[in-house]
Amino acid sequence: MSRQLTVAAAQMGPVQRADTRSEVVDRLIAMLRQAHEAGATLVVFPELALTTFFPRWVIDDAEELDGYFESEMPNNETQPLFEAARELEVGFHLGYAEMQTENDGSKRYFNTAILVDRAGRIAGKYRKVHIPGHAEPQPGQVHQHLEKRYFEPGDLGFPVFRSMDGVMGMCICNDRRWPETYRVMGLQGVELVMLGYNTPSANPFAKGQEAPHLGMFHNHLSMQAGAYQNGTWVVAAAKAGMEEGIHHMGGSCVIAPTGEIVALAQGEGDEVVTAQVDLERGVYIRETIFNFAAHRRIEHYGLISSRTGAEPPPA
Ligand code: CDT
Repeated sequence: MSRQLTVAAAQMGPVQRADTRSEVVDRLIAMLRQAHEAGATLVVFPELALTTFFPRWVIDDAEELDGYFESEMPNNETQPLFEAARELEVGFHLGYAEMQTENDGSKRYFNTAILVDRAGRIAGKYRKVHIPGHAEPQPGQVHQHLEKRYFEPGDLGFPVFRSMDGVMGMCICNDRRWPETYRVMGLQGVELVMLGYNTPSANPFAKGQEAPHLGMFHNHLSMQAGAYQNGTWVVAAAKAGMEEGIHHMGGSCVIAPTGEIVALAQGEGDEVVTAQVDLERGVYIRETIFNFAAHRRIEHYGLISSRTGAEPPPA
């Protein structure tokens, strides 16, 4: 038995500060159409796809900052993307900055992704759990990564959604490096994980200890391990290239439940890569080597959810 669909990772080249939402949405629609022509019925777009990666800057002006956030979805600018999805019957995953206004008028800010089904309806929402970087600028760094300044950790956990014939999960960028991300979804039977990322090619906080090739290695290593250890597909889309003077890695890909990369972007611009996906492919992994019900030993995993930082034994 097999359950087939063609998926696309829609990598984006850079989005500069001056680019408008409408210009960006036009690029997304062009890739949605390209993916459709290649037979895809699900397209994964990057993290914070609608704007430049603004957390690289200190932005003190509240109005300017709120301008990077979406207070509703869809909205005037993104509605054409939803309409294209409905017209073409192609679902999509989209990352964006979300502003939620509470009943008392206070605002909350999340790094968010949604899953939109082939009828153009929002089928699921995820808010980034692992918020990397800092709240305050780090002296002496070539560039900053201030996500902790602008986003609170997601409050939705790692939900999965029955949509488009499968059990679908989402995470966002830094989440992909954490095994807990995949395992919590794996424990809900996830079959396909979608994610987007904005990752500077050089890690400025590594204090010169990370050779340039390691960035891409760690990117793929984390996702390939997450796929294999949970018997799930992973579809990952980068925002790549030179954005506002900072180079971001590409490497968008589709990873099979075996851990193998089956489609890989070649460049650093807008680029659609597709792969034929059998949602049943991971079943043998989940029924044998990673048969959770048969082999997991939760009595030994308590520290995973009771301790945050590592505490070595006394010297
Ligand atoms: N966007 C994002 O989460 N990027 C991070 C880079 C962190 S560098 C402090 C990543 O893990 O790719």
